[in-house]
Parts: sequence; structure tokens; C-alpha cells
Amino acid sequence: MRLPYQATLFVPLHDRSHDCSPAAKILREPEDSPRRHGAHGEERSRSFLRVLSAAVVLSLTRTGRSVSSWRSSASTRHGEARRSRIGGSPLLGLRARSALCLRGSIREWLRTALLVCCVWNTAQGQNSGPAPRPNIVIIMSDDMGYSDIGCYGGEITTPVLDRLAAGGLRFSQFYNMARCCPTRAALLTGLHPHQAGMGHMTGAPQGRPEPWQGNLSHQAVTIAEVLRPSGYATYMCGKWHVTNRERAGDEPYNWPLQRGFDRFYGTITGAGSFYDPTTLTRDNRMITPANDPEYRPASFYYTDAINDNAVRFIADHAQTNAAQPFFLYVAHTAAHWPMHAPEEAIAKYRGRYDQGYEPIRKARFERLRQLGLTRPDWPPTPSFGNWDQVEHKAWEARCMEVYAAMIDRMDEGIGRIVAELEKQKLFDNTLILFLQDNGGCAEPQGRVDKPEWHLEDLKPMGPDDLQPKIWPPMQTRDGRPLLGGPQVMPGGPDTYIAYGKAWANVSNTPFREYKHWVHEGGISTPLIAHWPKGILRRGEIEHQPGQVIDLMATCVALAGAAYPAEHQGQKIRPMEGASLVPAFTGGTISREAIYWEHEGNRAIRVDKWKLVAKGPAGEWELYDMEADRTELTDLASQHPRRARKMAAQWETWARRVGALPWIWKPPYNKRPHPQ
Ligand SMILES: [Ca+2]
Repeated sequence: MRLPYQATLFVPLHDRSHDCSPAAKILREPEDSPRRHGAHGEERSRSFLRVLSAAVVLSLTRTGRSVSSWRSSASTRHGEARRSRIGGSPLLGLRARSALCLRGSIREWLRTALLVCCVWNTAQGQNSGPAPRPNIVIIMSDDMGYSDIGCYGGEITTPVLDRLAAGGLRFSQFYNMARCCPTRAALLTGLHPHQAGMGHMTGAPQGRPEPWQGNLSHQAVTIAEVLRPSGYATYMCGKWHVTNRERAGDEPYNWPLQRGFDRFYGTITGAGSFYDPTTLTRDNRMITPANDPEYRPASFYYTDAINDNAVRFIADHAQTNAAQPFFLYVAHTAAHWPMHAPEEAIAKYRGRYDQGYEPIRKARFERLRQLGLTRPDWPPTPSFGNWDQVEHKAWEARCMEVYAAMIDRMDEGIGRIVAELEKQKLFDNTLILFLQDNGGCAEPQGRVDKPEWHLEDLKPMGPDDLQPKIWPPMQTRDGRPLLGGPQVMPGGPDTYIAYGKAWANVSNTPFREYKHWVHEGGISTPLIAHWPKGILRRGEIEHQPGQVIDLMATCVALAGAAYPAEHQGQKIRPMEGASLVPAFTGGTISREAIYWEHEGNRAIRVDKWKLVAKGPAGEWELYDMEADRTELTDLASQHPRRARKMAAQWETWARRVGALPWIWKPPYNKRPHPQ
């Protein structure tokens, strides 16, 4: 059930016109009303009384909900949190439950009153007109697991992200689309990947049907294309990866500046060296680390470059467009292979992983439980990799040291973005979202030495020579080949090595599977939402599921922007996601279901039930995500009707968005059906 009042508390005042909730009616006043302007003390007092009345209405509504939904709470989105708030066991006696419920209601009343008073103070403090719209900064990392960062149970040092989590909201069940390109397409457009032309990856063969064309559809608009006409400045730093014009030397087509961004610094494609990224681009021009007059660090490292240029965009914005809100999309390539990090960053983790996978994995399980992100009764998933049998232990440990350093360095740079927002006094009214594009990556790049990588007679590259390759055989700018295999310690610019499946299994603790698959290990991501003026649920955990597709609807709601039916002469598909704004104040995110399809891996989640299959021929598996989010007990044979119904719902969705008919073998109708 949707609770409309909760969605509106921190929406800018001018954007409440559509809201008919009791609280909004009491709070709403005409723009030219002296009451909105707080001209007289008497009116201010009346306003305060009205707001206090709103608090009472809200709290009574909440109290009513608390009592009426009590019995069903254990099976709702809040079931877990509510059980812990009211003291634990669902088997408590009715009287005890009533007493606890009453105590909870009083606490709810006080909390609601506080929230409403905050809104009143904010409105009065501005003294006139609507509250300013927030800046929006979306930061996304690449190929990281659910429990890598500190505030999601990891041992990797991420004090900046931890601070944002402590001052904001953490989502325990947020989902991406399992892979770089589909996630980016869905994030940018608010559409399912196939609707945005990105059912699979960029680089698709010519002639593929539109859902699989590997190029951002022109029947989709990006967040930048929606927010810019509503008055937002739009900036992007980092990995784009949603166009098929993505080779070194290609001309701009469907690049950030053609899709609504005012300024861009980053790479058009994915992967590549962190010391010499392929398709490094400033605005519409491909550049090299050696010929960019606008960014000349002592030594170039791509993660630093992304953060430094984001800082610069914010500083320039404050200088020239201070009155305008902005949208900034920071898409890191950390911690995608190759494992590249400056030596001083790696040194911090030297020896940290010498005991192998299992102690790290166990510690993460424990911290996740302590943090309240997972339930104690979820059994651990099987581990992958036996440390005793690892032949090259020092090399294997070094892979994870570099991976940790990549994330550590990214966090440090995000700290510079936060510091710049604070310096420009923009921090309090900026929504920062941090998430990851897919789960930990088990791909084996560079883990075996390949003779063809040992290039000879290489020459140094000139400053204007574009790095043509994203993977070996390739060379450094000073003329050395990039090598892999266990005889080469990863980290430096002449190496190209992935951290491997066993560490990816650790990254994805406590879940199963990896990047590509749509079991929880492939699609689960942290989502940190931090916004001092808009999110007062400081340090709380939100257990409602959400998906990257929701970010467009969230941005549209916060910006008060109009999502277009047409853009540049093209009909635009209606956006699909749900706004996350209600969750910022404890409200309900309203949606029918969450869907996935990638390479024939497919899933649908409806409330606590998830139907999921691995591969085009994989059978459907059914899981109860409240009791078993680690997906260890397949209930498809126990609940065949539910499995059939959910499979039919998935098929209807897949045909609507273009995920069926699919391009995989075998065709969909050749797969086994649930019994
Ligand atoms: Ca990725």
C-alpha cells in the first residue's frame, strides 16, 4: 500500500501541487501568500500550528497503519526491520505485541513531528518561494561485489563511503542489471535495457534487432536530457559504454555531449589500462593522458583523473552557475580488470590477504549480520577456491591487494568530491547516490600467460598517439608489452590480470554467482543515499528492493522535471522505474515486480518471491528471499503454481520490452518448463 504523505515531506514545496494527502493540504499555500513568506509573526505562529496539526494527522495515520498492518508485517518489506524494532520474535503474545506496538507508535509520532518541524523550519528559513532543488551526484563503480566496501561488511578501507552511509540511507536489496552496458543504459534512461537498445553489450554485430543493437536507443532519453531543459547543468566523468561508436579514433555519435551532458571527461568504451585508457575523451575529442592541456598530474591514474575532473566540474559550476542546480554522473572503472593501482596504494594492503579466501569471507559474513544487512538465519553459500591448493599464493594474494587498493583509491577521490561540495557550501542540498554496476567478476582475463602478448620491437608512443587497445596484446606508452600470468605481479602499467573467480566469490559474500548471472551475486549492489536536507534517516537501512532503473524516476521527482513524450522528433518510451524518494522518509516504493534478462539468465522478483534461471536452457528456480536470500533452497517443485504464474509474468514482460524473442541458443521455448 502506498502512503502518499511520506513521499512528499521533502519534495520541494513547489512540487506538492499533485499531492492530496492531509499533510500536504495543510502545508500547501499559494506562492504569493504572505503566510508562505512568513511576513508576520502571527501568521508564522498559525503556520506552525498548521504544521503541528499535520504532524498529528501523519502520526495518527502511521499509528493506524502500525496496528492494522501488524499481523502482515512479518511478510512485508519491513518485516525484518519491524521485527527487530519491536523486540524480535513474531511469536510474542498479543498483549506484549500491543504494548510494543504502542511504544513504537509513540516513537513514530515523535519522529514524524520532528520531520514536519524540520520542513517548516526549512521553508521559513528560506523566507520566500520554493525550496531549492537538490544537486544530484550519482557515483557508480565497476565490477565490485556486495560486501567489498566497509559499510557493507568489507575489510577494504572506505571511510568516505562509510561516512555517507552513516549520514544517510543504505539499501540492503538494491539491484543492477548484472553487466556494464545494460546497467548503464537502464540507469541513464529509466528503461529496461532492451528498450534502451542494450539487451546485451556495445560492439554488437551489424543487423541485430533494436533491443540488441548495442547502441543507446533514440526512443530513450537520458537523465541529462530530461534534467537539462528543467534548468539543471549536466556533467559526466568516467565510463560511458552505451554507444557502438567506441573505438579509438571514432567520431562522436551517441556520446555524452550528444545525449544531454554539458561537459564530459572520461572513456567512451569500457575496460583498458588505468594508466593509458583507450578512448579517453574530453567533451567531443579523444585525447591521451600525454596531450591533455587541461589535466597534467605528476603521474596519471584513471581513477584519480575521474575524481579530479569531477571536482573541477563542481568548482567551475560554483564559479559560473552557482544559482543553477546540477546533475553529475561519475562512472568509475574501479575495480574492473586489469588489477591496476599505484604502488603506494597497494602497500597499505600488503599481507592483508595472505591467509586466503576463507577468513576474509567469514569475517564479511559476520559483519554483514552485525550491520543488519543480512539475516542470521541465512545459511552461507558454498565457497569457491581452496587456499591450500593454490600454487601461487603470493601472486593470488597480490591480486586481492591490488583490487582493494583500487577501491581504496576510488574512495579517497570520492572524498575530494565531497570536500569540494562542502567547500562550495553545496553538500547539504546535494543528493549523493553510490552504487555498483554488477557483481564481482569471475572472468579470467590475464590469469594465464599468453605467448602472443610478448610483443617485441615496440616503440614509445607519441603524446598524440591514441591507445588503440582495451586488452592485450597491447603496449604501454613507453613501449613495453602488457603481460599476465602468475609470473607477473599485478598492479603496474605493464600488467593485465584479473583477480579471478575465488576472490570474486569473496567479493560477492554472502551471495551466489557473479557478474553476468542474475542470481543475487550478479545483481546485488550497495546503494548509499546521502542528502542532509532531504534524508533524515541517518545511518538507517532500507530493506525495500529497488533497481537501477529507478534512478530516472527519482531524479525526475526531485528536479520537478517533465519526462518527455517526444524528444528531437522521436517518440520516447514511457519511463519504467519507480521513484525512490518515498523511501527517503520511510514510505513505500510502489511497484509491480522487478525483472532481468541477460544472456538468457533471467529472473523476476515479486514481493519476497524470486524466480530465476541460469543460462538460456536453465530451469526456473524459485526462492523465498526473506527466508533464503542466499538462494540455497529451490522451492519450484513445492510451489509449482506460483512458479508457473511468475514465469508467465516474466514472459509477458519479456515480450513487451523486447527481451523475447531472444538471440540466444537454444531459443526460449526450447528450455525446460516448470512442472
Ligand atoms: Ca561492470
